Amino acid sequence: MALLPSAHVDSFTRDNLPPPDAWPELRFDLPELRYPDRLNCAVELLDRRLEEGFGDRPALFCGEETWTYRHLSRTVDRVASVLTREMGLVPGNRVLLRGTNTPWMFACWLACVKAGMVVVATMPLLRAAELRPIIAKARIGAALCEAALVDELRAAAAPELTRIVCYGGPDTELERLAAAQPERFRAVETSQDDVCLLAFTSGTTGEPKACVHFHRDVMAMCDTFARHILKPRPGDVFTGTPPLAFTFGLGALLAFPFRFGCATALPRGAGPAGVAEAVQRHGVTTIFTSPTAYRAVLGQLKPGDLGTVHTCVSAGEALPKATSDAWFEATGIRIVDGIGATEMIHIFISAAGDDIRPGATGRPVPGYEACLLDEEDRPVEGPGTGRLAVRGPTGCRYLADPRQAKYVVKGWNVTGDTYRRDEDGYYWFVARADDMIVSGGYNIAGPEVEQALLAHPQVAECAVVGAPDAERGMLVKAFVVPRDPSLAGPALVKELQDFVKARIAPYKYPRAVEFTDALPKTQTGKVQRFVLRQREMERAATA
Ligand code: 3UK
Repeated sequence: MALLPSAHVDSFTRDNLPPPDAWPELRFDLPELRYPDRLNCAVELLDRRLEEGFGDRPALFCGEETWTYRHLSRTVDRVASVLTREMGLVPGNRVLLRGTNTPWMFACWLACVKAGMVVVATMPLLRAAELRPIIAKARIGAALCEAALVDELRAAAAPELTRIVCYGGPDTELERLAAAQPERFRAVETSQDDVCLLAFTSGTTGEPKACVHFHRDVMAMCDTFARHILKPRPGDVFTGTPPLAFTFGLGALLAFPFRFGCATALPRGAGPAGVAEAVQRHGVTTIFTSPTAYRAVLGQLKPGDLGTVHTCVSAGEALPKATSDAWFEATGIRIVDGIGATEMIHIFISAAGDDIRPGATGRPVPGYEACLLDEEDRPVEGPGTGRLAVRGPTGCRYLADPRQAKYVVKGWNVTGDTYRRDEDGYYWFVARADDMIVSGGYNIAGPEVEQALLAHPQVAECAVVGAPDAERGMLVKAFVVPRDPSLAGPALVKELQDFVKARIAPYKYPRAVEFTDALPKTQTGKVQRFVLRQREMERAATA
């Protein structure tokens, strides 16, 4: 696929794309996915709203602050001038963003993109040792950083990172420099396939991978999942927990609302409490978070707490039927589940409204196709189980990484998940390929056992992994966070085991149960089953 002429002066990201034959096949079947050659997604998300007369409407709420579309646009333009005039950056340079979800972080993201830079947003909780490989891999020379988080970035002491500009503190440099800039900035006329962002994936272990996404990919997530499944209306107010560095958050809180002229309420505090406050204060209609977070607030919900909310979206991990049902009973709202991936930028299988089948992820989002591959990489016909593969307008392009060949097989993006497809074409999550447990000759999907356990009122959270076992090869072992820690004990173990045996095939029941007060999680909220698995391996080795 020939690329259009680039507006980048610094061609590093394009030079490090995978070779054309290693790309996934791309599809732009829907008319809304045919973008003009020259496309700057910051212009499409922001300047277009001003042209449409949205200037006085709210774009961002945060605590007492309200930023209108006009105010956001002026701030973005000023920051864009700081990047080019004060920091001496040129189109194509990578800019690291480090901050929590604040209006200034959002303005910085849009400013970098408008000025033709390549954004590398990072998780606010990353430590120096985690920032260092990112800076090296993406050859990052400049950073915009929330003042309170700068120590760790400085501690990374990355030789190539020569300029750090702070914002969001008392008398910080970025606000000072921005105030002295003109109100308007002329956007760099990037091509639709110029690189817009590098999204680093947490992965499980190993060297982080950088997913390359173009300006049109940001538009495509809006014009597939958001346009066809979410169907935002002007007046909708979005909120949620995922950071901007996680493409789930980038879509949910920045791209989707701004594409459709809605507003985002940024929670001031972390976790469910922050979301609850935003909901109350700003009349939120649409919430994005993880299954874990939905479960965490279930016990605390009072009727009416979700007043104005009409849509709840869950992604990042499978949404068990038990969680979906409990949420529906408590709120009357059916959660929209959707599987997305950093490689695909956002959600590609989902369902909303009457199309939801609780427990299933859904069907391919308009613009995407999905299939299941068998062991020989052949598509499974009709109902069946296999490795999930997808293609559509977006897809996997790792920056200079041999693992490209593992994710892209015969033009399909292979996510590493095992799925089942039913007669009606609905996709049901089975397990991550690494979370299949082979015990006594049986293939057992850890998540299926977890879902059975989660239906028990005493189970707040759980993770099921294979533990080495002399007799069965692997033993199904459950780590359980009990709702009432004082009940943890042999009687509850027995009760949970019997409970599982009564719900799914008895050979799948957890032969070992360990109570714990928390599960290991990634910064994107996923349970790190591999940590538990490793712990069990080490225990077995020293036993
Ligand atoms: C798993 C799910 C079952 C699945 C993401 C929405 O999670 C996101 O991206 P990541 O790169 O992880 C991708 C992997 O996470 N997963 C995600 N959603 C679901 N499994 N049901 C789900 N609903 O293993 C997938 O391969 O961190 C999610 C939007 C953008 C994203 N980046």
